Amino acid sequence: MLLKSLGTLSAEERKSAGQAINAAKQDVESALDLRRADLALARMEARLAEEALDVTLPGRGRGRGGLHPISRTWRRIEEIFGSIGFEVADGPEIETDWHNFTALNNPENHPARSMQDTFYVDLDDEHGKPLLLRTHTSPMQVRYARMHKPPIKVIAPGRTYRVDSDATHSPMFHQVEGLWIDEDISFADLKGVYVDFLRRFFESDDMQVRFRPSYFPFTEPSAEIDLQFASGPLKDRWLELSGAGQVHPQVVRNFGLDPERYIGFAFGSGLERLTMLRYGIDDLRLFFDGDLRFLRQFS
Ligand code: 2NM
Repeated sequence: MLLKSLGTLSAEERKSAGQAINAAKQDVESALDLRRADLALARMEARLAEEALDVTLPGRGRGRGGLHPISRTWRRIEEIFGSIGFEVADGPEIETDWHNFTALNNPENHPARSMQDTFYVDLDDEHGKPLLLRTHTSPMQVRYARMHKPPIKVIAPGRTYRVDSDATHSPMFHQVEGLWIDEDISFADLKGVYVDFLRRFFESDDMQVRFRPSYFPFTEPSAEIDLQFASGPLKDRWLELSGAGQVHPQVVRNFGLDPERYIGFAFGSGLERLTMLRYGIDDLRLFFDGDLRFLRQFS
C-alpha cells in the first residue's frame, strides 16, 4: 500500500519514504525469521530431550534360551539307555492302522480303536484305512523290529496323540517305550533294566519298585510298574509310573520273527509323568503353556 502511494510524492520525499518503508519491511521480515528459528530450535531441543539415548549403556544381550524340561527328560533317557546298549528308533507321527493297532494285537473291534481315541487324517493307507496320529510310540518299535535282526534292543521316544484334555491329560503327550528281544530274555531282565533306569533317572537308590499284574493286548504277562521313594516330598506313596510285560507271541510274529525262538520284554512310560515326578511339577498344562517364568527354572 505504502509503496504504491510513493508515486504521488515528490522525488525528494519519495526517496526517504522509500528507504523508511524498506527498512520497516526488513525489520518485520528479520523479526519473523528470528522467531521462526527460535521455534525450530525449541522444537529440536524438546525432541532431543525426549528421545535422549544413552549410548554408553551396556546392551541387553540376547537370551541364551534353554531346553524344555520334556526335552531334558528325553535326552536323559536316551543317554541312560544308550549306556546299556539300547538304540534309539525314530518314526512317523502319522501312522497306518496296521502299525498302530493290528500289529500290536489290538482286535479290529477293540474299544481303543474307536474314533474317540485318536485323530484321523483325511487320507487312506494302501488298504483303504484312514491314516491316524499314533496313540503310542509302539508303531516305531514294530517298524524297527521288522527292519533289524535280533538281538533287538531299542527305545522309541516321541510325541503321541489321544482325544483327551484335562489337568492330567493333553491331546499331545510324550512317551518312551523300550523293547529287548532275543532268544533268552526274561522278566528278570526287564526288572533289572527298568529298576536300574529308575535309579539313574531319579539319581537315588532310596526307592522301592513294585511290578503289579495288569493287562495290555501286546504283552502277556503284563505289569504296571509302581515306584515309592523312601525319602523326600513323595516319601511312602506308591506312584504309578509305567506299563510293561513280555511281548505277546502274536506281536513277535508281527515283528516278522518266530515266537518259538524269540522272546523279550517291552515297557512304556510317559515323559510328562517322569518329568513331573523328577522336578515336583503338579500341573501337566505347565509343559504346554510356554510361560517363561516356568521354563526359565530349567535352563
Ligand atoms: C506299554 C506297556 C507294555 C510296549 C509293547 C511294545 C511292542 F512294540 F513290543 F509291542 N512296545 N511297547 C508296551 C508294553 C508299552 O506302555 C504302557
